[in-house]
Amino acid sequence: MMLKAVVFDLDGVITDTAHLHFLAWRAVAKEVGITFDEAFNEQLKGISRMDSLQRILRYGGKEGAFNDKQCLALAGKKNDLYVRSLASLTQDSLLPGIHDLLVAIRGANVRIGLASVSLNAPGILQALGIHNAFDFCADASRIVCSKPDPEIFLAACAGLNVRPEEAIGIEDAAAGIEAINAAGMLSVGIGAGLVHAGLQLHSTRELNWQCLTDFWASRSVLIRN
Ligand code: B16
Ligand code: MG
Repeated sequence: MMLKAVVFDLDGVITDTAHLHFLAWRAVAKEVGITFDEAFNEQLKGISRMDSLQRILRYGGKEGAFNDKQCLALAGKKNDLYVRSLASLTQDSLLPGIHDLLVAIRGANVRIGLASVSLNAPGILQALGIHNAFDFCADASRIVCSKPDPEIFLAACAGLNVRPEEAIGIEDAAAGIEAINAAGMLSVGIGAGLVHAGLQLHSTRELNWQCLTDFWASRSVLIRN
């Protein structure tokens, strides 16, 4: 079977906005008497805005302390802070190797998709100057079930007009790897501890077209045997 598409997560794979998410959440959490560190923030990677808020409130022992309207206001405050911090993003904010990889995938006539749960994804791609590199970006606002549910990766494959078995997904979060695997795609994990990824890499520095095609070929051998 031929590889027809590569679907990227955004935060942690294409650019590193996790720290900006952390700073914004930390400021909002502090206002309601909750403190957390960057280690806890790991658990928020790939998790939607409202789900992240619920995890923070649970962590701080304040689950159920705020009604829906108050939760929306807290999430809105976090987003305002986060969006303001995105002004610091430039084309230099692409993680190492990503620019060359996008060029190589395009050169091989393989489709490129995005499966980010961030509602800010379109603006981030613009700021990074790579919005034209994608054949299809799944619309996070239409996704009902957050990662680890496969919905967003299935939506990306459908938009790219490929079957999940014909695609590789690349993620930095455990929930994202679960989502890719559940979609029936091949998974590549960036970072430590992603033990369920089909291919584990330490960083995007190791991610290139050759390693993706080798990974795809090795999996074809496994299927033939
Ligand atoms: P927003 P990804 C995710 O991006 C982030 O990892 C996660 O921390 C964030 O809460 C989520 O986007 C929603 O972002 O508040 O901008 O809609 O990893 O799916 O690209
Ligand atoms: Mg991510």
